[in-house]
Amino acid sequence: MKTRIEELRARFNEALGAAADSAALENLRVEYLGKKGHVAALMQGLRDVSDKREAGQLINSLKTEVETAIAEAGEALRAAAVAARIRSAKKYNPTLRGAEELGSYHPITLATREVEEVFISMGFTIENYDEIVDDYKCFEALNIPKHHPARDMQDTYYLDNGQLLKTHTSAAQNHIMKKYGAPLRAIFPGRCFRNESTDACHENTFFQMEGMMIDENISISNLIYFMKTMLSEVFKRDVKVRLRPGFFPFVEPGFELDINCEICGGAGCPSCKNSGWLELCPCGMIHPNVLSEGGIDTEKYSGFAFGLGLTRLAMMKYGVKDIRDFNSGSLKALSQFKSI
Ligand code: FA5
Repeated sequence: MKTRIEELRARFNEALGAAADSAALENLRVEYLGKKGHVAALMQGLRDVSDKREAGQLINSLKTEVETAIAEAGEALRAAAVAARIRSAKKYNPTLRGAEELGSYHPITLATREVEEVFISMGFTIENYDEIVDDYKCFEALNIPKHHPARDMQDTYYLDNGQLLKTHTSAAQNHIMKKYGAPLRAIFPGRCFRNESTDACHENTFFQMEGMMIDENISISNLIYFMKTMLSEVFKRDVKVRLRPGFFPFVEPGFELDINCEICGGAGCPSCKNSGWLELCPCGMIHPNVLSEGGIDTEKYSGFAFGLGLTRLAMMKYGVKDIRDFNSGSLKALSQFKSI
């Protein structure tokens, strides 16, 4: 009996060393500790042994050894599996908390910078101007006297003191003319406000970028050259535009520059109010009344101005179907600009 127990112990240890997974361990457990296993067979064999007490102790200690060894080997296998899972899992680094959720520039910021770069390369300076202005700056200095019907197109939000949230970046024209005089090349981006109902291409708060060039002998061909250069540099691909007459009291002649809708390719969709075109950048030759009001000698100087719809430009450049997404604060919409 003693010899048989020793043989079984040796066989068990060998088999345990080879057991690579929990299934192999379970087979071993059944083989040794199961109802018909080696330990049960040894117990049955006790009948024929003279020193039952000693043989019983030897069988029991083999049984305990086998149970303990199988349990320890199972624990070691589980620990190895957990360690492997941790090794292959994404590492968590507490010092980098939130790093995967880094913010990104707002698409309006990205578009603004691109347009700025183009105009800086053409000798323009970038100017900043207030969002709260007075009636004179926003309308009167721009040849829009009180009760002029053109005011109907630009209703806004008024403060108790009579000041207002500027409806267009043209509100800075007079200030910049007085500040620098002629000759002058400047762009001035800014937030604009209009009291109007919103839809896929209209917001009550949006961005424009005004541009002004005043010098001797400035003509419509200068205006068209700068508009074309700006659009081809910003879009970096051919975009279809059209120039048509437009009325603004502060320019003469005035134009509407429309862009073929980049969302539907011109077929018509909600983003372009089903027209296939989107008003993007009205422009024109600065009206002499506006130049004089800004202290510019109209005998010597002429100039052009434009009012680029920056938010609409970002819509067309990045394929944003609804202008309201820009102010939504929705990370789902805005985080898509991380890679740009
Ligand atoms: C103006 O604001 C003139 N000041 C532009 C100008 C400047 C003309 C200099 C001539 C010389 P308008 O209201 O059309 O014009 O607005 C200019 C552009 O701003 C529009 O073509 C459009 O792209 C954008 N825009 C106007 N209203 C909204 C709005 N509610 N939501 C989003 N973009 C708008």
